[in-house]
Amino acid sequence: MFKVTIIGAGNVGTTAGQYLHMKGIADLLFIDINEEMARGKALDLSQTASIISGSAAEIMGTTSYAASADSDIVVITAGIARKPNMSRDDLLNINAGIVAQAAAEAIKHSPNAIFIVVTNPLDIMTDLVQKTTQLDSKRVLGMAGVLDSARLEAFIADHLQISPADVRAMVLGGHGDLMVPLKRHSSIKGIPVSELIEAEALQKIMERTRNGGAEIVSLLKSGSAYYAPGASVAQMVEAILLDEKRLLPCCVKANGQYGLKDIYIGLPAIVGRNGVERIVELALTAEESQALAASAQSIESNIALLESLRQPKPQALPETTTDQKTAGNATTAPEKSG
Ligand code: LAC
Repeated sequence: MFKVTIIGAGNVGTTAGQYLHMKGIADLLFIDINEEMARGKALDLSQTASIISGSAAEIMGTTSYAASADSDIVVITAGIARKPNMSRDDLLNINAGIVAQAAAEAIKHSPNAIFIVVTNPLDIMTDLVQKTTQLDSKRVLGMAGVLDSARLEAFIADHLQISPADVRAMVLGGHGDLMVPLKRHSSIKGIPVSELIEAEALQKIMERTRNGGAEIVSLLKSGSAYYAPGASVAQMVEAILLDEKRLLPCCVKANGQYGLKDIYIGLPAIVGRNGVERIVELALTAEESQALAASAQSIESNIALLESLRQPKPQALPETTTDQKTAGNATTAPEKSG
């Protein structure tokens, strides 16, 4: 039996666990600072086995990383979730501390694991996990493209009143409002979507996709989406464990592809037992390339911002510190999104 550790027993982590348990392909471990909650959710989920999955897979909850030893996959969902009017990038510094610590603990016990990062701001946290674990970048990937593409597919299916099963769509770029939904690569059983949906309506669908997470945050009021994010994680875990070699848009480290170097960003990748088996390079139009470059730039500036925030602060007089803080905030233009 494979072993999957999910760090963070919140809504996204446990929903991913729920879908994975239904597939019955791995023993699951929830790790959370709130041990009793992790144990309670694991116990509750394990009691669905005779009703739904029939799976004999174990599910446990704990606070101890030692229990995660020799995991095949570590999923990091720990962090605070966005509240209404909060951008993903507002979460940057708080979640960086949580995620770096989780990654550092997990890698000690599972040096051969593949890491899937889910915590926002996604692209920056994925980069941070790779830097923290020092794993080959093929073994560290982020979940966002599957989710963003699934949202686009749902909106197209809903607009046309057809089965989502026949819709295929692709969203590249960072998991923010500069993400790049690819119209040309969205189809209904191979029929380009532009043949079935007129331009204006299609534009609205693309816009709604870019704001897909924020739309749900504004409805839920206290927290962000978790059913589709959890399902997206489960699909990535399955693709890796079962060596499916699926073509999934994921946050991966570009190494020259798309003119991007050494940056984690959403690109189409073949996902299998080795993690990112390879990145698939598509010929983009000038407009699409520009949009991808703008998204990359936003990620890079947030990585630089995070690095500056995490530098030990030089000794400074109190008033200087305040000035620096104000200046820092003013130059930060967080990418709003969902
Ligand atoms: C979303 C959050 C989970 O897109 O990033 O819903």
